[in-house]
Amino acid sequence: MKNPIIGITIDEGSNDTYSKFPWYAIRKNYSESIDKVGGISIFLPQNLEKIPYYLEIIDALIITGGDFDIDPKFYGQKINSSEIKLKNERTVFEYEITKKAIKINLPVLGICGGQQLLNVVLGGSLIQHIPDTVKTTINHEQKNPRNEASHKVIIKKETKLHEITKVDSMFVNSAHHQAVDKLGEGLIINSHSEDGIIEGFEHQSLNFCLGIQWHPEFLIDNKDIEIFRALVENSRKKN
Ligand SMILES: [Mn+2]
Repeated sequence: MKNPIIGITIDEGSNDTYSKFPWYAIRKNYSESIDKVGGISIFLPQNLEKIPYYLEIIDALIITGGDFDIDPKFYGQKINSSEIKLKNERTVFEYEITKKAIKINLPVLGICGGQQLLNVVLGGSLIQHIPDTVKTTINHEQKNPRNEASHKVIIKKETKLHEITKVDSMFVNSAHHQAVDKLGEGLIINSHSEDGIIEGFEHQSLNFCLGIQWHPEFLIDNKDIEIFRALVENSRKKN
């Protein structure tokens, strides 16, 4: 059987941290995590016209996060925080490919900002800036390095995530100032932090449609790799 091909969305930029000309970039640990569990990674340039071709090639989609936010107009709101940074070209691409991937029941894993995107595509909304809305002592935008844990997540029993991880809690990193507010259609919460912030959700009827607010690609908890393994195993079903 061929190894499943996992399409991974990438970041874009035009400041001169990498090149004076527009660039794409992505941390290596996304594809390294896929390599560990027998998948083949390909990175997806943000070309809207190529989406149908990408969807022919890939067996699953990972929507990655980044240092930006989804324009609240995508969930029917105006920007209400000065902390919001937009990358509209990226959002439009990720929105379109995710919408089409869901339509053909392709396995989808949304990580951090990718979870937020997935929720919005399914009709949900976001908390635009956690400190403005939720009283919490948990640091969801951790100051310590991202390869260290920041807080605990409680995993609900009888969810796909619980089936995957086989544990009731995990220690995870946290690199988000936004969070899921109203859940998208067909989704249920599968994990939350101790202050009630949604840290993960899953679709009740699609083959594999999972959102995770932390970054499992850092493999901090020994259960993080199981999330990638489950994605790759489920993506074997396409053909
Ligand atoms: Mn968090």
